[in-house]
Amino acid sequence: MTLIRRQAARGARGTATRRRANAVRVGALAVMLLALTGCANNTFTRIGFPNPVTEQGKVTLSLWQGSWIAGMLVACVVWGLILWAVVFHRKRGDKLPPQVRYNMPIEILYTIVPFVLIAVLFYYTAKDENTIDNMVSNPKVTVNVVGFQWSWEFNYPQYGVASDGYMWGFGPLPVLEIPVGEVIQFNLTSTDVVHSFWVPQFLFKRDVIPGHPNHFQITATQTGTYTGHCSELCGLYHSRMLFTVKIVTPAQFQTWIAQEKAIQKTASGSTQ
Ligand SMILES: [Cu+2]
Repeated sequence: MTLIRRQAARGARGTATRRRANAVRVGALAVMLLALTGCANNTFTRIGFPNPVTEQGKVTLSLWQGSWIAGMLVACVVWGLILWAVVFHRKRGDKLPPQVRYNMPIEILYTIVPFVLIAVLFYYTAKDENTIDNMVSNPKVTVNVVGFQWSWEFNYPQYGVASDGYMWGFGPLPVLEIPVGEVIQFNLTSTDVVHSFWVPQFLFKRDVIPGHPNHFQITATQTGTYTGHCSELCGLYHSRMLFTVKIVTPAQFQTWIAQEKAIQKTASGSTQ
């Protein structure tokens, strides 16, 4: 009798040790995931996204990462349940398992859980979409973007400056220059077909539709030079419809505006 009790006590101690070890493993995994997503910034932790260079892009990135973490947690639960069923409920003989017609609590659970998951994803998507689409009434710089087959023109109405160029392969690309740390408003119009304004590092694209002006604002967080694209198939040379994005300091931006003004003044003077 004593031997049985000793064996039972040893068994209980073993189970407790295993539980503790599992808890440590789960904790370590959670810490590792948090460290990966919270601190490191690389293509793996961004799950393929480019490094965002706008405040709005950072919101998009966190939504993307959060959705993946939620998806992976659900996947782990599902894979765990599948493995548990495969390992612990495998066929052990010819005796059939208890046959039931339905299990009401389980059926209610797997109806409610997907609704809860969708509601949570919907809530965060709607919340972040409102943040990204938020427009303030006094942007620092306004850029009127005109899309056409197959290039772009960027007009700065506050300064009377227009910046254009050529489609890729035919000459210099149009340049979109903006200052870092300031609210920039973009007004998008098209003169012919539907285009789409896309800068991968903004983690954002918006359609450029004839007869339907679109608007959005961004605040750039770091300087740099990037390539913008048209991401709506708009005809033969759609893939060449590129532009250069230069995010510069406000002082550099003012210098560039002054240079462009001088160039345009000279050009208009020489044509007269
Ligand atoms: Cu296009």
